[in-house]
Amino acid sequence: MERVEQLFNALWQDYTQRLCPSAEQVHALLTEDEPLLNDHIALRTFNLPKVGLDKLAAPFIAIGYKPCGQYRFEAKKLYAEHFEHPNPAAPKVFISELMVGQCSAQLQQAVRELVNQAPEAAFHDPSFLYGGRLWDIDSETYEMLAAESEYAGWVAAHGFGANHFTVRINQLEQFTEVRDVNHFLRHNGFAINESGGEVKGDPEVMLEQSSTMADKVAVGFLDGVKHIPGGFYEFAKRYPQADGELYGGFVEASADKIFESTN
Ligand code: OOG
Ligand code: NI
Repeated sequence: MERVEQLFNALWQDYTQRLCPSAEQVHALLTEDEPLLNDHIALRTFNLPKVGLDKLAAPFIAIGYKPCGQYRFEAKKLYAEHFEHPNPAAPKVFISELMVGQCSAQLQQAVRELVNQAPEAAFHDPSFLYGGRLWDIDSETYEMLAAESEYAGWVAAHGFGANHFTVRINQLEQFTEVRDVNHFLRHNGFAINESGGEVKGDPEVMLEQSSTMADKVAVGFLDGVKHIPGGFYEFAKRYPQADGELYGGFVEASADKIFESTN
């Protein structure tokens, strides 16, 4: 569990410093007597052999995580898996990848050129998971990618890092409903992702989720700095199954909308 904690501490540092500075404030607003439980984090990548989902999963598998679910998002051309650790206190990990081969020839070529720049050795150390971008990119390429796939633009600009942490609201005393967390955060100046409704999912699918809209963060491109969507914070309420355990999976229809927190 110590290695899990170390990895998540490093992911949190990168997430709050580089991708989502407002996360510190959300974390402080929701923390009660007990430390906040992180339900899961998410990572994004391209399905090219050098950087595919399996490459990002490997450091988690090495510390005890197991693959637990597969998800497909046809319109967005994404495939995802989630991973769980035998210790239920360890956050789940949701990793998605863009099916680059289904995209335009122009996108494919640009993405391959970026990924080719990444030094192979970087992937031998788990620190690449929170190391950001391993390539240079100009803002015109970023705009071209983002116009075809918001997801492709995001990965090309930011590289590797947790794009969100997630408060499991089951533990909170102050709030029992995701809707009430949203209300509280709006009152504190946060924008909530309204795509597909402010709360995604319902008790029937045993998972309800919402998220803030991503922070705008400064990213350095070859031709200058641009402010673009970075990371966001998510809130999840899990319902108990017949066996009494909380439902542990993800819900495709809801996840599809959570992705749009970086639009
Ligand atoms: C992942 C979106 C899906 C969830 O909890 O369903 C997700 C992403 O934005 O990379 O996090
Ligand atoms: Ni999530």
